[in-house]
Amino acid sequence: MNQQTLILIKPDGLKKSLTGNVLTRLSETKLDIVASKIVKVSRELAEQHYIMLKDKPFFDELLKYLMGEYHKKKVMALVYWGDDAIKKVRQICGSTNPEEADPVSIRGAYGRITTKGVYENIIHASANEAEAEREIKLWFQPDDVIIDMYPSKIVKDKCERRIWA
Ligand code: IDP
Ligand code: MG
Repeated sequence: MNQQTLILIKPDGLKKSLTGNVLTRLSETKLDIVASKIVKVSRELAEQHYIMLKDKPFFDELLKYLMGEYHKKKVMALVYWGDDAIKKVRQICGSTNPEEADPVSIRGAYGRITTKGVYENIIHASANEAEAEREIKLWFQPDDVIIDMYPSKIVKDKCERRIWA
């Protein structure tokens, strides 16, 4: 079944010059890249992205991490599309805790746990279809994505554009 999934190469991945390595690993999935951009992450965007974790003790550190306060203030966001995309990508990423992740996974190979206890694990990948939809709509507008994946509608202000319906 075809699915879409949001990938973020987090600020540690960019700081460590791992973009090429990560994209090469992800190309093993044979999935299609249907959107990509570099984003300077605001606190609001970081909070919305990790809203499910807002009660965790590491939430504030996690926001700082995603905003790039410890590395570079940028994230590379991509949408991958294709058969069984969510599971295939999560498998190559490896477990959340980089010390427990398979050593040949992206997180196992490149991630670390900081002295403040944050799992700096290089990459985000959507966990399921509902999360993928919520996350893709948060990070991208319909015209940023080269295929139609969710309903959208056209709005006319100064110039015509589409927003998520
Ligand atoms: P996931 O990224 O594998 O889906 P989530 O539970 O959604 O894992 O957590 C989001 C991010 O929060 C992780 O990728 C990691 O950077 C961080 N994180 C998760 N659990 C912990 C923890 O127990 N300690 C420190 N950081 C954590
Ligand atoms: Mg998650």
